[in-house]
Amino acid sequence: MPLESNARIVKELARRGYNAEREAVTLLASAPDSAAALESAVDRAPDDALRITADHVRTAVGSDDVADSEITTGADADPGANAAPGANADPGANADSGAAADRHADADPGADSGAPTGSNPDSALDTGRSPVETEGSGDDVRTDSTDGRSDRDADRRELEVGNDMTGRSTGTGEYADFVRTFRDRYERLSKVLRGRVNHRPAEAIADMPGGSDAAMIGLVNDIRSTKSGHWLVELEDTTGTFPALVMKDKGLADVVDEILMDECVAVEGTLADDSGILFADSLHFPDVPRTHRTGAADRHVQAALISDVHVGSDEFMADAWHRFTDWLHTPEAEPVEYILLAGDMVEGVGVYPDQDEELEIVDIYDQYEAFSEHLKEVPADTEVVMIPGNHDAVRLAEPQPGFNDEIRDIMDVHDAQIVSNPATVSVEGVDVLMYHGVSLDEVIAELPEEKASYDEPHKAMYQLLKKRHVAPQFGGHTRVAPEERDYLVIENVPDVFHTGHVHKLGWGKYHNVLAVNSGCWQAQTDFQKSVNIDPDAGYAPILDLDTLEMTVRKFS
Ligand code: D5M
Ligand code: FE
Ligand code: ZN
Repeated sequence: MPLESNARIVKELARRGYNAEREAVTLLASAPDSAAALESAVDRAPDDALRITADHVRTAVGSDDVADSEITTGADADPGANAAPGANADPGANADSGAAADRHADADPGADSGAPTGSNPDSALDTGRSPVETEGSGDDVRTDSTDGRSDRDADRRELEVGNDMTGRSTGTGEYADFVRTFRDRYERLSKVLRGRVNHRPAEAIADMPGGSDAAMIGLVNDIRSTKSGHWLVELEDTTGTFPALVMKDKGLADVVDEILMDECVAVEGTLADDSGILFADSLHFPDVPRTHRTGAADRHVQAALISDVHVGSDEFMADAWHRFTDWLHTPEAEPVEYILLAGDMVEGVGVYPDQDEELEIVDIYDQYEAFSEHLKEVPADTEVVMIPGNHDAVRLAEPQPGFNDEIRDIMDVHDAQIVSNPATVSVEGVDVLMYHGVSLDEVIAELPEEKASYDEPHKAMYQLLKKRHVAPQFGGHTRVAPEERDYLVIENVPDVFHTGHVHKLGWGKYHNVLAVNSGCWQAQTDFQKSVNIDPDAGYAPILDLDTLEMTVRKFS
């Protein structure tokens, strides 16, 4: 049957100039001969019909052929296929090890590093695979989603992008631009720290009498360990630099481990007799307050948080993608009214050495054409927000503008909002920070394994939240472009932080902020094989915007 998939049915109807009711599509897909059913539904539809409805289909094929009971998808029916991670986990449980089963993002707000988390779902999910398989259970089996058809109401949608810098890049790469960016970073992040320490400018500290208590807020200019095993941290503010010595017996090793260059921190301590150095007693990151109160949609509506589609790569998992878009056309996916796509839409060209050996589509424009064909499979009334990643055809340096007009035109499907990376998006009261995630590689490389690893990418995201900056280090792996302001500062605490890039699935709560790294749609590449990266491909994390609960669906 050439039309067995919902997405193909939608495309075929669109080709003939029709929109379709979701239920009509489901009915057509479940007809014994979908192509004939579609033909006959189109024939029988009134001449002025713009939309094929379920009634048209029923009239055309007779209700016996397409029983209503078939409308529900098979996914929830098999209890064996449900690995339970979507269930409400015990908020006290620290589910940091093992598989993703019973993980859930609904964490205890008081828990320090987000108790129930999820990652590495393989062991939980590799069994009992069905085309649309849920990773979670319990609240996955939402009976309300199958009859909530009237809820999909475009009028109730609210989507606002806060910080798009597309077309507003002012940086010329001059020294003065860097100064401006760092000044802006300092101003906005020191504000966050100011309430916590009684700080003085570097200049003033140097003039204070030896032995005084003092505190300074600054960007980390240098950090190194001394011969005797202490650490020297040099901070810079707008008046100058000042060194702080963190003694190894102060119990601060754990904090020092987390420091990255160029991030904004506060140090409190006592001045040496000659006022030349500050002996640190404590160190503070800007961090996210534990009391952060999250927003919520006032109806049951969901967003799919995905990234790293990599269309054009030999390894792009077209089948998994089709299963995902098919599922989006089912009644069960009715509440999924938003798709937030965090970069790497296409595989790109010349991103990594020898990448061309694994390209299915070698022309970048053709890759975007193919991507937009894939995006068309998504229900037309879905709100889509996209930001670029390091494989996309925009400058690599962050913030990355949201594509030029030529690529925008190609991707102009479903009225998608195409914005810069990072982007703050408010979706029906829920503030989502979208960031592709290149700096995660750096956080993972520089921090100890238990604080950040590819297996638990959400923990690396916690670090960025703690630093209130998506890419603090300058001059390292993540390229940063100076702009008039530092677009990479996390000024407002988001409710949800969504990244991709590392191709690993992981989620958890940090001080009440849900961090989700969304996996990918690309199977393991030769490079990934050579360095033992085992990607989590073909998953779609689905976020409830009314409860901020997350369910991960597997389509691979
Ligand atoms: O990268 C996906 C992940 O794999 C990310 O953690 C970087 C890493 N990666 C992939 N290919 C390479 C090469 N060739 N060198 C270094 N690191 C690599 P993404 O950029 O999203 O494909
Ligand atoms: Fe990627
Ligand atoms: Zn990437």
